Amino acid sequence: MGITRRDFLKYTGLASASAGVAGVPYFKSVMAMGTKPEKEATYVNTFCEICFWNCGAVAKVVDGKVVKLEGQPGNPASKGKLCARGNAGMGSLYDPDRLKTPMLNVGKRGEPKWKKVSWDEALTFIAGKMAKIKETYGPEAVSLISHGTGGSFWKELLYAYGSHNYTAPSFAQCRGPRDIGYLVTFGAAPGSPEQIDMGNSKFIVLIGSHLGENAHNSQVQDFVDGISKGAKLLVVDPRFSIAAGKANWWLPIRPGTDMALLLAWINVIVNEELYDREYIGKYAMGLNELKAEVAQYTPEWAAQETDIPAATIVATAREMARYKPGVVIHPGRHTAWYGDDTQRGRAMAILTALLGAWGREGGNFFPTKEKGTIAPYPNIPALPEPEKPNLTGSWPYALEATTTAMRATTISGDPYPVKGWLVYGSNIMKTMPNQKETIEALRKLDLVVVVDIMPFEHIDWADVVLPEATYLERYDDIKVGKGKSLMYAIRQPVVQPMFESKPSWWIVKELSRKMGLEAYFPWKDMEENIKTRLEAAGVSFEELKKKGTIGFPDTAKPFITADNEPEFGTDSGKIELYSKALKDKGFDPVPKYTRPEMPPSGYFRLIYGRSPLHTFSRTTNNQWLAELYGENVLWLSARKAQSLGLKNGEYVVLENQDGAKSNKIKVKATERIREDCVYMVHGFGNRSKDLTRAYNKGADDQSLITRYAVDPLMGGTGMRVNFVKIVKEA
Ligand code: MGD
Ligand code: SF4
Repeated sequence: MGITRRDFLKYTGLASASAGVAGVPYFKSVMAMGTKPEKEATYVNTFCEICFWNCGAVAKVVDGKVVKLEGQPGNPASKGKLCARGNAGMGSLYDPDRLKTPMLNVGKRGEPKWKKVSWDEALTFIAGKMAKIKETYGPEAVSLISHGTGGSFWKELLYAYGSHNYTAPSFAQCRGPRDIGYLVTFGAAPGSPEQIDMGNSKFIVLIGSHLGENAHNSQVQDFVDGISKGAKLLVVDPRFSIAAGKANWWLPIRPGTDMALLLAWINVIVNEELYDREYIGKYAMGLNELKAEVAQYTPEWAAQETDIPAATIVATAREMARYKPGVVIHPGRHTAWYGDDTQRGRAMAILTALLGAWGREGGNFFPTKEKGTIAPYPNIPALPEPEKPNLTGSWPYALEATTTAMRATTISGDPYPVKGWLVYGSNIMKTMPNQKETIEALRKLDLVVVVDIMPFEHIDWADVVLPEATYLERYDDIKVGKGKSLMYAIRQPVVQPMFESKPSWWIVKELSRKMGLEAYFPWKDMEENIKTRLEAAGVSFEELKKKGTIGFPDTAKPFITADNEPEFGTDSGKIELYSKALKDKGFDPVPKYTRPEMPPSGYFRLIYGRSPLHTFSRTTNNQWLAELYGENVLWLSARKAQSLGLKNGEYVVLENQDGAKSNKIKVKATERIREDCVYMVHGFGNRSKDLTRAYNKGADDQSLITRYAVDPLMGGTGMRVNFVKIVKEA
């Protein structure tokens, strides 16, 4: 294949911002530093929060300033390296645009007038409003939307207050559909980090997963290891992604038809009896029902739907079966695409099962069975039982309250009023589709609190803004990692909080006092909290601080062996190729294909993805990352660009089927995308003028996502159902 590890890392950004730094093991770079006379440095262990892979990091501090971040060698998420974003983490800490003091909005929501206030004033205001909401409507009328490690303190406060309406975009806008699809099939989700053994795989299938552009550190390293060792790679993507550039097969699928391809692959594997017969015989049920259902999905039929030749569908099905069971069907991560996403996840799980890959080397591994939870701080009172059910909507597989139901209920008041939103670490204008609906909900609330580090556009809708200390300035709870084996990692302050920012543990503890809930937060500070709990678990606090990460490799039993038989948490205790549970709830027991709406003439389907240099919107104002990738561009087929008279680099505006317009975006005319869709990186087009670097740079995909298709099983919001036309800039 001719790809070296170094080449790939260069493309994917894992080496880009860190050339000669992050690629060098920590101890070597420290030795190299030691050869030059320099001011005395201290090194502090923590873990990264620039994305949620939470890689173990070491911060080098000179004169009280963080001057460099590197990967912890002993941490399984980093394996001694950070990605470009992790290396640039100081950009968050030293961003001059940071939120600096608590602020009250004395103007209107959406047209704020900010008054700087003390912490005492801000927290007294919130406590007063929350008491009133509880008295008038009940505690469930306050909901939390949270994304990030510090959100755990807000969740504890919410539960102590009496509401369980904790929501996270990582469910309905991200991994929820695939997790439910796998849960129904195997009785377990594929995990986060995904429990896939790519480094030892013989065959890797990526369906819309643009690994390398979507950069999760150790996963990209494992992917590179796998293909460097000769794993075959098959990429299904309407766009010739970086990963497609390394693939043996690139299938440029018509967007929205992945289910048809999956069902046709299953058809071939079942009909030609290419599946792992012993494994299926022993561990699975429902093969006959599956076979009967997929009989209609022939490769010839799928070719019409997917635009992939029937012969290619047959050849690739045979090829992946040839390498079974060491095959990774990557489960994907952001899977809220078309509204049938849980069933697509299920089709991927069924394919995985047929190949015998679940619990096999080079396929999916089992995480450690160790619970690994660190006991709560002693003598915390029992939490009150919520009186009303959570906001799970009418979706039976919404395992927890969802952002989708939270927003809809806030607007409708059904089944009960929602009057307060606590927003932790989530730019709600960019997270959820249909910004008008988000604004409609925000206008109905009695209280909106935003806890953030940066003034992204969503703060304009808050009544109170609380400036959190960045991850380099604070303690958070211990990170318990449950990959092949168990590990604990620590986050501790590398430097003291700047401005008047405070860590969430402090904010929540102070707020709890004002709300009469201090009994739930009895510890002196987070250091004492962690130390007490770690020592009760037999782990030395000092050792963890020093090492950063402590692993327990003896807890690993990742693959099926004679003395490690798998357990499946399904009703039947087997892998369910046919699901009676789904049938009983009124859903298809075996996935079916429904053709999605196709773009009308003159329109393109809008698809979006990631850059290795950014995480959603949160990094767009980072000085180093903005320098490397300051605005997103519009991938458009070169032929279409020519027929529309558009040149590379020219600015255009997009208008969707409902008349919503984007900010201007540069055209990237390329052979690397199909003609029926356009693509951009998510997270740009920020509208807050307080962002020196990110303001008005590139286009906001979310402003064009006015329509979304709700997943009937779990309430996910499929967002790839919008069509755009190109309007030339005047
Ligand atoms: P961001 O846009 O990065 O992502 O949605 P979000 O998690 O909302 O917003 C993060 C916010 O957290 C920013 O305001 C940032 O300043 C703040 N922040 C960063 N660090 C900290 C911190 O330490 N403390 C606090 N308090 N705040 C902090 C992501 C969500 O979006 C997800 S998970 C997915 S997978 C979906 N992706 C996606 C997509 O690809 N396209 C479209 N159109 N929509 C999407 N929505 C979903
Ligand atoms: Fe940080 Fe990169 Fe790791 Fe994400 S993958 S936690 S941004 S180093």
